[in-house]
Amino acid sequence: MRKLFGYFRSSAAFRVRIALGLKGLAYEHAGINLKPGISEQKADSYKALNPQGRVPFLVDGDVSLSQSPAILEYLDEAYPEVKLLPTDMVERARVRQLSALVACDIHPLNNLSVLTYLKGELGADDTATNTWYCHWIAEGFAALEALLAASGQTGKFCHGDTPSMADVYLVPQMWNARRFGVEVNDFPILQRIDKNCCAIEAFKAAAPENQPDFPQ
Ligand SMILES: N[C@@H](CCC(=O)N[C@@H](CS)C(=O)NCC(=O)O)C(=O)O
Repeated sequence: MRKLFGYFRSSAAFRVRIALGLKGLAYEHAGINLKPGISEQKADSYKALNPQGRVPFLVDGDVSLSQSPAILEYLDEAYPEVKLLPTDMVERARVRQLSALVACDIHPLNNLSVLTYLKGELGADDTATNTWYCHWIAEGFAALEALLAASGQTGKFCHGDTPSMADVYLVPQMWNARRFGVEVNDFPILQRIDKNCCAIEAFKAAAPENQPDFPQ
């Protein structure tokens, strides 16, 4: 039994959906509604599974995991037929470097709990919160664009001509950037790679608008 607890527009869950799709692994979708006021991630029943109260959470047979980076690395080792990380050590480090830029330096600053804290405890209004959101994406994307521009290893995708873990991180962050009105035209390499990814079935199937919990 393989079950993914997620939310249609959680970018961390989106990453795992892409990886499962690229590896051809079927799974059952378990929707956890993060919408403020509903907040199913805070329910005792869900926290009994994942005490952090966040998505994604993957159950794969006897294995239960939170944290998308851990889930992605686990999937890559457990199901190595389609690899998301290169076999060469230095290339692998490059893919992890690009991935971490999104996972560690962009996404955590813009997570729902952080935005809720900014608005609630610190009294930021919608304009200030949006400015915060877009600032951290634009700053991170500028660095990512520069890294990709500087390397001959950048290809059709972030690393070469097949999708890697770095693309799995990039595409959901691009989706979020567009949702919040970040000027993505400032990042032509990211846009080109995103377009190439979104032509692939696994990326398309994982998109928020194609999830069972996407509001109709
Ligand atoms: N580092 C975690 C981040 C998980 C995370 O923050 N998920 C968000 C959705 S993208 C969430 O569940 N937020 C709920 C909340 O903040 O209450 C991962 O990559 O899995």
